[in-house]
Order: sequence, then C-alpha cells, then structure tokens
Amino acid sequence: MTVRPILTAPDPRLKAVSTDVEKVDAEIRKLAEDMADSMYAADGIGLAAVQIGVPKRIIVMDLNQEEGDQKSGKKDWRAFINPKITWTSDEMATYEEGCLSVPEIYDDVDRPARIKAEYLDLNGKRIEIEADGMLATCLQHEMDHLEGVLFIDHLSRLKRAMLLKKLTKAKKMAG
Ligand code: K2U
Ligand code: ZN
Repeated sequence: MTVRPILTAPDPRLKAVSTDVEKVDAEIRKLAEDMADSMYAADGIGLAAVQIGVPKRIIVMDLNQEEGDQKSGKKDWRAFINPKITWTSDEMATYEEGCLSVPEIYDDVDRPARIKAEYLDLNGKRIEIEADGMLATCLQHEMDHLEGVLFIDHLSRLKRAMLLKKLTKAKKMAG
C-alpha cells in the first residue's frame, strides 16, 4: 500500500504531455497499484499517472466508488495503459466535474456523450470498449490529463483566470 502525494494546480508538471508505456511489466503494475492506493486515499474515482508526478500514459479508475461502495470496502479498479479514443459521438453531455488536482472547484464541462476507446490492460492485452455516462466523462477527463489539460482549461478564459488566481492564493496560504 503506497499512497503518493497528488500534485495540485498551478503546477507545471501537470502540463506535461505523458509518454507511452513501452512494456507492461512489474514496474508498471506497481505504479498502477500506487496510483489506485493514492486515488482511494483521496476519495477519487479516477487518477492519471501525471497527477502523482509520473508523465506516463496510465490511468486508473474505479467508478464503483461513485456509488459510495467505499463504505463496503469493495475496491474494483481498472488500469488503462496507452489509452486512445477511436470514436466520439456528435451528441454531447454535460457533467459537473471536479479534479483531485484542482481541489474544491467544480464546474460543468461539455464532452462527447459516447466514445469508443482502446487500451492495454495490466497484462498488456489490448482491450476495446464503448463507453457512455460517467465512464465516458471520466475517461475523457483522465485522457485530458495525459495531454497536460485540466478540466478548468475547458472553461471560459475569464473563469479559468479567476479559478487559477484562487488556487494560487490557496497554495500560498497552505505554505
Ligand atoms: O482526475 C481526477 O482528479 C479524478 C477525478 C475523476 C473525475 C473527473 C470528472 C468527473 C468525474 C470524475 C476525481 O475523481 S474528482 C472527484 C469525484 C469523485 C466522484 C465523482 C465525481 C468526482
Ligand atoms: Zn482530474
């Protein structure tokens, strides 16, 4: 069990474009486990490796936590390695998003309602999925992280500037 600190904005490391995983080996599996431990410790339902300072194209997710399963202790996380979105619907969906790297800020973000994606699992096996609802939203949110993009980057310039000023002040206060 290794909980690692989650970077918070503003932090230039969160703007890194993450690089592909060359080989899904024991080191990558350990990193994914550390990511899952860190996600659960922060009450998240998803986490990208760059959020713990590792710019590798790895995401972990456990949408069961959204339904409050953490109370039953049921942990059923999944890793998405080198994920690619292969199709997006014209139909859009709006969710109030948050982010473990943008603490205490929530706002509506419009994203394609349905997507098709492919990725490698922890055994290096290629998986193809179709997703809608929270899985589609969360996967797109996490894949933004792999491009150095935060959900606040989808908001208006004015709102984003205000939020970054608030986050900068909060960081200074926290020392
Ligand atoms: O990237 C992250 O920090 C993980 C996000 C995943 C997420 C983003 C947008 C919409 C849903 C999930 C965190 O888990 S944010 C905390 C959270 C927890 C439950 C439901 C929604 C957001
Ligand atoms: Zn996030």
